[in-house]
Amino acid sequence: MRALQPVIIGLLVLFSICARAKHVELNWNITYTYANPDGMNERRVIGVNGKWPPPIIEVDQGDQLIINAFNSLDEGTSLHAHGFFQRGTNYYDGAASVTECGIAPNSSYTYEMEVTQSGTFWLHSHYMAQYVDGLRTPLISHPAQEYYQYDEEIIVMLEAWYHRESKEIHDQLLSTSEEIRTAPFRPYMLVNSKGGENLNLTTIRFEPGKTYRLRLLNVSGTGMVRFGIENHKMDVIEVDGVDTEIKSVNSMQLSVGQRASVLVTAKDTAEFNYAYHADIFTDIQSGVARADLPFSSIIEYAQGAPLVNSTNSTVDWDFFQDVDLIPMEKLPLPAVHKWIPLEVHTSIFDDRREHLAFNNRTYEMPIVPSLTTALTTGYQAYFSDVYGFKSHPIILDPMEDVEVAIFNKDVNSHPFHLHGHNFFIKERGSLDHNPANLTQAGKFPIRRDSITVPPLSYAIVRFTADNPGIWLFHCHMQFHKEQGLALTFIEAPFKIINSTRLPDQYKRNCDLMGIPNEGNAMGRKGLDLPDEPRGPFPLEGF
Ligand SMILES: *[C@@H]1O[C@H](CO)[C@@H](O)[C@H](O)[C@H]1NC(C)=O
Ligand SMILES: *[C@@H]1O[C@H](CO)[C@@H](O)[C@H](O)[C@H]1NC(C)=O
Ligand SMILES: *[C@@H]1O[C@H](CO)[C@@H](O)[C@H](O)[C@H]1NC(C)=O
Ligand SMILES: *[C@@H]1O[C@H](CO)[C@@H](O)[C@H](O)[C@H]1NC(C)=O
Ligand SMILES: *[C@@H]1O[C@H](CO)[C@@H](O)[C@H](O)[C@H]1NC(C)=O
Ligand SMILES: *[C@@H]1O[C@H](CO)[C@@H](O)[C@H](O)[C@H]1NC(C)=O
Ligand SMILES: *[C@@H]1O[C@H](CO)[C@@H](O)[C@H](O)[C@H]1NC(C)=O
Ligand SMILES: *[C@@H]1O[C@H](CO)[C@@H](O)[C@H](O)[C@H]1NC(C)=O
Ligand SMILES: *[C@@H]1O[C@H](CO)[C@@H](O)[C@H](O)[C@H]1NC(C)=O
Ligand SMILES: [Cu+2]
Repeated sequence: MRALQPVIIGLLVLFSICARAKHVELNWNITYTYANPDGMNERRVIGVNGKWPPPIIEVDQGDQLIINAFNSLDEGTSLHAHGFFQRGTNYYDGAASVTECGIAPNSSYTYEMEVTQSGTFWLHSHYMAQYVDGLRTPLISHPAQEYYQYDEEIIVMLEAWYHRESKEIHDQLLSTSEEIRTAPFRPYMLVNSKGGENLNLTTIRFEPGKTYRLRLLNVSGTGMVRFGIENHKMDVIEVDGVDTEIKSVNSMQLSVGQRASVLVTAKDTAEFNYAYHADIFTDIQSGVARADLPFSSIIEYAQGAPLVNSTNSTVDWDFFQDVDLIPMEKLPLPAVHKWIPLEVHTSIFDDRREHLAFNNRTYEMPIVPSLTTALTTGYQAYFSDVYGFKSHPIILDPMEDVEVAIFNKDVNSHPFHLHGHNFFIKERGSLDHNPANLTQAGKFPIRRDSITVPPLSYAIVRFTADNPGIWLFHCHMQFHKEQGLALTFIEAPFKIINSTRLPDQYKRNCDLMGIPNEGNAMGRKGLDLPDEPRGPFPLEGF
């Protein structure tokens, strides 16, 4: 009888999840439209069903999320649920040229996602740097039972917004002319897709005495954001979909892709309003507009109440040390079977363009998506060469424990995102190994899917290869990804082959995009790619 108990409890849990589980089906016609979110510049943006911003998505853990996406753009597109593991549904991860061919113009793709996780996520295009044109939205998953109590939740989506289209920025940053490359341009802060001088648009309303869960998301294309409220403490309770023990801070930094939830207890009276700050660090590229761009708006308790905006801000901007966080669900740090050291460099390459690279190799998308290659090259799927030199493939064995050590030798900080997994953050330090800069996790390290690695520092993360699939690992500054700061984990290729049947719509879109439905990175048989382009290479050795 005693032995049965866990089974019964297990069934009850399963039952209660099933009882709530539902299908959430969305019809998304991805369209161009026009918007002027900061009142300073009307521009073409990418929205949904003729409207911008795209609607916020809220689901319950256990649901199935179905998005019928139709592409009305004049180029490919795709949708990636950032932070979702996509266990068994690698072909719905949305990474163009990695796990799909992209949705062809005038074509459709239905993403069917099992919502197994809870927390704060976001959905965005993963086709070139396209989401920077506005195709991104929060994706919130509610668990049956939250760890913490609060009265209300408020989504605070922070974003460095450009007055120009992503393609123009891409072409500028990848220009062979130094003058063009380094011409300054700046982003503008948007809070929930609104910005500018009319603070009414970005005011957050509090009622006295209530406790709020602010869900902070950084959905910028570049840069680091920091967020703080004058005279209010914030208690961190979640990062990247992982619930944490409370850590009190008075500011948060989020790099692109990162999310955090903080509990904020409102003041008891509506006597004052308070300024909040959401500043951008624009370290998009050395030499370009590096100054911090401050933005601030209002936490409003009562219309017209006097504003507390301390001359000497009460918000301190210390680096938010995520290694200190303790997850609620305590999982031990995996061991190390495979060690993957990665050096990060920026340099001018022999094509006279500025690229970024892991270990001197700058990423370029293969012609054939790596998932197609894994499924159509037989036993050769286990040879990294079939995926193409430039996609920087790294083969992982099933259930192998992997340590990735990222050494950022660049003068910019870079936010790295791993698809299909959370990683444990084991350690951070500076490249000079100054002990003053060393922080190490305790017994149960925090797990997240996106990590900031500041300039001239390193971070060590670990994960277990328990999710067969092709998973991109890349800098989430979208232009840095375009400049080559990405690589591909080919996780358990034989397990992918055994367990994956590509949906017909995958192949149909590849046909429409003119991409072969079989073969190696170049669409040919086996290891037939002697003429594949391997460069560019760095001009001066790093
Ligand atoms: C999507 O929107 C475009 C432009 O408004 C329209 O022409 C097209 O018929 C729509 N397609 C679908 C599937 O709704
Ligand atoms: C889009 O596809 C439909 C149906 O396949 C076709 O009738 C239409 O001409 C296409 N439109 C464009 C712009 O290609
Ligand atoms: C902001 O809102 C207040 C109250 O609703 C209104 O009096 C004021 O004119 C608004 N300001 C702007 C710039 O829209
Ligand atoms: C978002 O992340 C980018 C890049 O990591 C950073 O530069 C920017 O300041 C961040 N924005 C916010 C509001 O935290
Ligand atoms: C708060 O003060 C800063 C610095 O003077 C200023 O830039 C900002 O606009 C003020 N914020 C509000 C909401 O008035
Ligand atoms: C602000 O704080 C700094 C250092 O804490 C101090 O030097 C400065 O005098 C203060 N300024 C004001 C206006 O209080
Ligand atoms: C390491 O610590 C020293 C002294 O505290 C500091 O000056 C330096 O900026 C730190 N380096 C990094 C990369 O954080
Ligand atoms: C794949 O399936 C084959 C045939 O069923 C089996 O022999 C093989 O062990 C499987 N490989 C893996 C990695 O699961
Ligand atoms: C990068 O290239 C330089 C010289 O071209 C070489 O010395 C260095 O070891 C390379 N680094 C890596 C990580 O391969
Ligand atoms: Cu992503």
